[in-house]
Amino acid sequence: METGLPDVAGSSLAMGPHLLGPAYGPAPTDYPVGMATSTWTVTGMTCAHCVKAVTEEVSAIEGVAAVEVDLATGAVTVTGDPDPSREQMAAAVDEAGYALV
Ligand SMILES: [Cu+2]
Repeated sequence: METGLPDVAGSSLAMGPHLLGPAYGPAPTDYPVGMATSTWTVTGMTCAHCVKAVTEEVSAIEGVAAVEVDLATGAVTVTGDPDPSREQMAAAVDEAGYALV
């Protein structure tokens, strides 16, 4: 699939992951004012693949800049501007195949 994005591997962009996208950015304290962090609980995750699926779906929500998933507790910490709504979170988590508490 042609995405229009540059080929990251081998390019100078590979040296600066923070420039590439919002999904795995710096710690929340590095975000400008306006970013908000909220923590949700997701049930059903059992392994790193589950974490990846949830992270990807939640990252795709408009405005979301960072997603951190704690597999042990099911805690999903989302940083965004704006914060995603419960409806957005529930839809994304459901899309990944899990349930939002
Ligand atoms: Cu899994």
